[in-house]
Amino acid sequence: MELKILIDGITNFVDNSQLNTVNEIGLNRIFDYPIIGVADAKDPMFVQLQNPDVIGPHHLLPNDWLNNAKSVISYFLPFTNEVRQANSEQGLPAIEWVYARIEGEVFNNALRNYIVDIVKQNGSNANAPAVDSRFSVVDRRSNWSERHIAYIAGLGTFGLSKALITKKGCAGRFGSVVMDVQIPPTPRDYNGIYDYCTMCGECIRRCPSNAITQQGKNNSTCSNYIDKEILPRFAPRYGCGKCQTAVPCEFSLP
Ligand code: B12
Ligand code: SF4
Ligand code: SF4
Repeated sequence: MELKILIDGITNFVDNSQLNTVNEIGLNRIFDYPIIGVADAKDPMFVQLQNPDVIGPHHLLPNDWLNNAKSVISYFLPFTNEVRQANSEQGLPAIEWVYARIEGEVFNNALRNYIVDIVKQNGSNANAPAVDSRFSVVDRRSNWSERHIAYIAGLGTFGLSKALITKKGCAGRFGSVVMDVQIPPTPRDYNGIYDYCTMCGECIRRCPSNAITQQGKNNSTCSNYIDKEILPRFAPRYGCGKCQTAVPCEFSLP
């Protein structure tokens, strides 16, 4: 199977899925077209993720999710201008952003399942870890980290805010699917995990909870802020993403 079949299917899904629209708040489109990368399922970096300093031993390998795994397709779905622009104010998240977090992930899960269906229709097998019943998050560390997968698949590097920065910026969401089809991997045009970040510090200024400093981002400060300040106001939705909007890495490489 050629990568083009998957790219065409994904493009079609972004254009035509009703889940990419939120009528309730008049949001025409949550996501623009994604950028897509492919990793070799045997890339030694997958094993490196099991190091406790990187993610941890609970992080599963492609072959744990799918027998005879050969490739992993990873994509970044950028939020539309409508969503980003709305979240450019300081302070509380925009209503568009919290819908894009929750309804956007419903779309993202449907896209993961759709990619699995395309692979199966072409006579091969696939599995999307994020919608597998074994998927779990322990102490804010998942057993399949979409940003780390995207890093291996050549899509981008981390930033000071810990967002993964791609050629279409960082304001958006990631997904991935493990397949038993061999597709040539995307070359990584970086060597270090923070290569694309200029360390400009704009995300520090944007963060309402002071979770980010020049030394990096504190995940528990960010998480507590979202749980205690945002969730009660927007329940059942939540989110923040100020560090991903109105910053130089929002739309493109900074
Ligand atoms: C748990 C979680 C959280 C936690 C912890 C976040 C975190 N950074 O880990 C909390 C609640 C704080 C959180 C907050 C948010 N989240 Co969140 N979250 C997740 C989740 C479910 C798992 C993350 C995880 O496993 N982290 C593992 C730890 C270890 O990651 P880490 O500390 O950043 O990793 C560092 C080390 O590995 C280190 N490192 C050291 N040595 C080496 C060596 C190598 C080779 C490598 C690669 C790395 C490495 O580099 C990394 C960066 O410093 C993912 C979904 C998923 N399944 O991936 C979404 C995800 C990370 N969240 C996302 C988003 C958008 C958000 C929010 C903006 C909330 C919102 N939607 O409004 C904020 C801010 C995110 C941010 N900038 O970090 C997006 C990220 C989009 C992006 N552009 O990066 C994700 C990927 C969801 C998605 N499907 O797109 N989130
Ligand atoms: S705002 Fe600047 S310092 Fe923060 S992640 Fe983006 S490029 Fe890096
Ligand atoms: S999501 Fe919000 S609270 Fe968390 S680091 Fe980004 S700006 Fe700060």
